[in-house]
Amino acid sequence: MTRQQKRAITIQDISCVGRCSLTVALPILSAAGIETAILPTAILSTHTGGFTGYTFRDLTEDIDPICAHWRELGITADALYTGYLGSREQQQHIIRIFDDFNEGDPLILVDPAMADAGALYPAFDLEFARGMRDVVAKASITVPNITEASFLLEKEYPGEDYDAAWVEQTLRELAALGPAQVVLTGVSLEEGKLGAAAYDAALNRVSYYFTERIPCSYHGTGDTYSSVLLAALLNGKSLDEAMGIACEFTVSAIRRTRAAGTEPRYGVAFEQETGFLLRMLDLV
Ligand code: PXL
Repeated sequence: MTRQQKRAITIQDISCVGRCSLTVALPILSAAGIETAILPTAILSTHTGGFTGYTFRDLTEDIDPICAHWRELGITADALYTGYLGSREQQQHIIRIFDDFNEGDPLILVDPAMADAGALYPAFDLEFARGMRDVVAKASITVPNITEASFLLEKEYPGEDYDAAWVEQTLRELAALGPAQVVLTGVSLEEGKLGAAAYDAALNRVSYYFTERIPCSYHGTGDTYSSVLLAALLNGKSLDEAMGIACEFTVSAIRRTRAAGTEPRYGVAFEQETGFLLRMLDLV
């Protein structure tokens, strides 16, 4: 069966409150015109950053039957996209899914969502971080922040103390793990500016995109960034264009959220920036 519309399969948890993972990826990709199939890996009442007492229902057991049914149906995808994964076991499942749904050579985007600000998220340990390296190895593109890059490469987290040479070396080391394209987020080389750096191994080329640094930190911005990056790539934008669109969208959502005065753990008000996204993607 040929498909007219691009399809992505995204594999992440559902954090019911807190705007991250699937509650960000699904609306953003759908708004961008991408049919979005979801494989929920767990259901939590909230995400694990800044909330206590959250529920956690592990859906690992459901992964194989869901995939088996999809294979029966002949489901294919233009992109496979993973974010927060709940366990080492889920990482192994994901690696198998990448092999099982490789028909048509889909773009595999791995956001190694596991750490920020120098530390792993509460649920993870070093073994999980090492396991994430095996998932990243299968990706065509990976989108770590600086903390995640440091864990993936088992190198010291530099804090704010790095320069362009460190960024470019890190991008190349990440590409050497497997992905032909890498986007490193949360990069700042100049006071007041924050953005991303991209590396395309086929072109051996590094590029940067910076916007205003807004001095605050919200949950789920990495998920917003990766979802927009994928939405842009699937809409035919180049890596550099997609990196810029994702930066502009994320900073607009942050600006709006800051103006609204919402607590950081509730994520960013990306919904009200949908029109901006569609204009940047030339869809309206
Ligand atoms: O935004 C990443 C994320 C996704 N899902 C869950 C999380 C986090 C980060 O803390 O806890 C459950």
